[in-house]
Amino acid sequence: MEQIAGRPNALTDKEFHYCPGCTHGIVHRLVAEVIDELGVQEEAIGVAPVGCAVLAYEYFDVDMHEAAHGRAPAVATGVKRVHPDKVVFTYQGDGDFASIGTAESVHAASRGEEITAIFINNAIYGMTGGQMAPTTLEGQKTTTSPYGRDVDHAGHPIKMSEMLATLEGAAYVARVSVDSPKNIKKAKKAIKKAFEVQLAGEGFALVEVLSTCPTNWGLSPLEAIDWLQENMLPYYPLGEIKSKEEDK
Ligand SMILES: Cc1ncc(C[n+]2csc(CCOP(=O)(O)OP(=O)(O)O)c2C)c(N)n1
Ligand code: SF4
Repeated sequence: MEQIAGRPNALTDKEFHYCPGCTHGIVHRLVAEVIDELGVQEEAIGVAPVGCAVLAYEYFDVDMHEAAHGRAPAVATGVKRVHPDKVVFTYQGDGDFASIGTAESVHAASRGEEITAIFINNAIYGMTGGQMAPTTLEGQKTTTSPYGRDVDHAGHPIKMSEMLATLEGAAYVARVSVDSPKNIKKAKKAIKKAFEVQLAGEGFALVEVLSTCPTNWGLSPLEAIDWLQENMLPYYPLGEIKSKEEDK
């Protein structure tokens, strides 16, 4: 019988350690499917973050490099400059990409490094127990904002995609979500484009993925999807924010 669905080649057989309902696993799968479809498994080099996806190097069946917290874009820069023929990507949470690693993210985008960044925005620090992240929404309760994020005190949640899209070196920036089958399909399309932009040597490519953290949001997996739809989608609009193709 013809097999029409299966595990992507670019994923190992290792079972994910993620909590039930966590969408990190969906995004891993999408990245792996794109690597398969582009036929770049041998050329791909991923850079794993610190955060819940710290073990990404065990899941992607490609060459992987671990980076210190937030430093993935700097590590990816070095890897890509030494191996310009390789397909280099980072996989990072919002604490990693938008907090401790802000400088690395901004400057890699500004320099137009030909790397692909996959940025998981779950509005919280997952691994360390649910502290406030730069992406935490106004009023959102976390362990370090038990009364809800007060923007007068903690500032407003950062829209990384809009901010990085202003930089000349950023060739492709999109925000997607994995809250529904329709949006998962769109997310895959954007991830594929972000890899194609790198293959075409156009510059820095970023895909921000709105994601769930049921454990630290204190919700069931289904409630977490509802929460994402009701609270994150209005503040973080989906779509391509920058695409050089459209400028032509
Ligand atoms: C230099 C350094 N500072 C702090 C930490 C602690 N730490 C580990 S993961 C993490 C936050 C991870 O959150 P995020 O990047 O949003 O990823 P998630 O776990 O939500 O996927 C922090 C602060 C660390 N490992 N190294
Ligand atoms: S703590 Fe949150 S982000 Fe981490 S694996 Fe669990 S649900 Fe996913």
